[in-house]
Amino acid sequence: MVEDLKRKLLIVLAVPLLLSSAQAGNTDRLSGHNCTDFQTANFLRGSKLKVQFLLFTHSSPSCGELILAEDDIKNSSFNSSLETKIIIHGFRALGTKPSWIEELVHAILHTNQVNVIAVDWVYGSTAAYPSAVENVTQLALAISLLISKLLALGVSGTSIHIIGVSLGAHVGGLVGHFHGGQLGRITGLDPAGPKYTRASPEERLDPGDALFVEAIHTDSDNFGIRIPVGHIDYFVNGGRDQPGCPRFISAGYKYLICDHMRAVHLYVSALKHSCPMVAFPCASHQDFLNGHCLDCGDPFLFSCPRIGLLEQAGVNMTKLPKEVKVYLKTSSSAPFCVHHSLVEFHLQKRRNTVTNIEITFFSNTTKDTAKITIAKNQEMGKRLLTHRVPLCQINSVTLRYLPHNRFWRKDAPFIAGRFCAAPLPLDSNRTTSCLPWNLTLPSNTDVSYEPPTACA
Ligand SMILES: *[C@@H]1O[C@H](CO)[C@@H](O)[C@H](O)[C@H]1NC(C)=O
Ligand SMILES: *[C@@H]1O[C@H](CO)[C@@H](O)[C@H](O)[C@H]1NC(C)=O
Ligand SMILES: *[C@@H]1O[C@H](CO)[C@@H](O)[C@H](O)[C@H]1NC(C)=O
Ligand SMILES: *[C@@H]1O[C@H](CO)[C@@H](O)[C@H](O)[C@H]1NC(C)=O
Ligand SMILES: *[C@@H]1O[C@H](CO)[C@@H](O)[C@H](O)[C@H]1NC(C)=O
Ligand SMILES: *[C@@H]1O[C@H](CO)[C@@H](O)[C@H](O)[C@H]1NC(C)=O
Ligand SMILES: *[C@@H]1O[C@H](CO)[C@@H](O)[C@H](O)[C@H]1NC(C)=O
Ligand SMILES: CC(=O)N[C@H]1CO[C@H](CO)[C@@H](O)[C@@H]1O
Repeated sequence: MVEDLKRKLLIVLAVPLLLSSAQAGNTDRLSGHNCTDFQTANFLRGSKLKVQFLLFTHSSPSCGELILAEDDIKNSSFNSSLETKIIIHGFRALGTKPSWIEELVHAILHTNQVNVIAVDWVYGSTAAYPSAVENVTQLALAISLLISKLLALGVSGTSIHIIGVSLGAHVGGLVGHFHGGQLGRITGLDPAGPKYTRASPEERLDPGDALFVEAIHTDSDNFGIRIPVGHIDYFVNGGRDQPGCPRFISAGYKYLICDHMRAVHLYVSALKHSCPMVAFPCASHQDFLNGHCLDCGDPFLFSCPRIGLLEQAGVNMTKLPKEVKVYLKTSSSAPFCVHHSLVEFHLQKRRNTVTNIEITFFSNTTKDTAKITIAKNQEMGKRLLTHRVPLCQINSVTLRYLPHNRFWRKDAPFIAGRFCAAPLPLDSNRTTSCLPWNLTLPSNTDVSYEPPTACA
């Protein structure tokens, strides 16, 4: 129901915004060619698929060079000895240029000498979502034709990387499928869910579409797809709701697309900032939060995947398994990366009731909290604690025993035990560092210590 409501609102909100601007042309001084911008489609006549390919290079990252025919590629700034990134946007409710395209192009070209080709299919992607979906096959054929021309120029298939956003991710999947799964890489940024969740692998993005396929999921309960579609599937903050995104409909358009668009912003951030967005294979987000997935040993042989441009996401295996769900948490704003740590508490004596302990990491500027729950009659409880500064910069750890008081029965006035912590990923020996003595924690009282791990 919420999904339907969201989609209807998307159309309603689109209308007033359609009376938007036209674009002005300018010429790039270095290359001498005219700069071409994305088209703007009108809600009423935007039903034709007028595909444009715009080339951006390191020397002119702000000026799109229109590529049409084979001659144009030869005579363009396209450099066939470099890698090629092809960006495909998704459904454009408003018929406008994607707001994130420039940032993504700049982020890619900032560190890499590559050819970036942005696919403008604004015309075919607007109006209603189902008609945009109907245009997907024809669009994929047009992109495949372009790629065939690039291959004819001597470009290697493995040097081609498709980055597809939402519906664009499935377009990328089709293109990869047309090339027999032999292109280098496809990155799906919150691949679209509606009409694709039950589609066959041929119709949607799947691990057979390229040598390496990855997807970042940020809105899998709404516009994004729920199922894994790549070799590695990042379910960020569980893959559904993102921190910092409004949870109430009164926030309007931002409420509708914030979770879905977070995948793009995370990816841009991963390209621009050096702080790593490392993820951990796990059966579920809940298991991840409960500290059950700590070292990437299974199935990645202790190398954890990382969002960004590292080869195979940094996973050093010759034959990657498929559809591996990996989990990570982020903060609510750029650069989004957080550090993941395991925290553990070992009771000196088992208790015949549940034990809750709140753990807080303080640095000079940050405070991050998690709650360890030790089940009845268990000796140990553990939890994931994410913090915005490295463990090294944490200068105090506070523990607080939260007794389980009921009016007919008071819980123990204090508990005792050992506290341990370790930054993730754990090494293959699963070593944690513990405070070297048993702590006594009085009920509802903060007790502070220096962290048990030293700076490297
Ligand atoms: C750029 O556009 C102008 C005006 O449309 C045209 O006269 C000119 O030939 C174009 N230049 C190039 C290099 O295509
Ligand atoms: C290639 O482009 C340059 C500059 O835009 C132009 O002067 C030249 O005529 C073009 N050559 C061919 C073969 O189209
Ligand atoms: C193409 O890229 C290679 C590698 O960076 C560089 O050596 C070469 O000069 C470039 N070619 C052109 C025509 O810019
Ligand atoms: C990948 O693994 C192989 C064999 O285990 C090793 O020789 C190589 O150095 C590793 N490469 C990286 C980048 O870690
Ligand atoms: C934290 O503050 C203390 C005292 O002001 C200072 O000595 C220390 O360098 C600061 N640490 C960091 C990581 O900024
Ligand atoms: C694991 O423990 C063994 C034996 O104690 C040691 O030799 C090895 O270096 C440790 N490995 C790591 C990654 O710490
Ligand atoms: C903490 O208490 C446990 C259980 O009584 C005991 O086995 C352990 O040696 C103690 N640890 C320290 C460091 O005192
Ligand atoms: C080229 C093409 O197939 N365009 C179609 C895109 O979708 C709209 C809406 O269904 C059609 O009217 C176009 O013919």
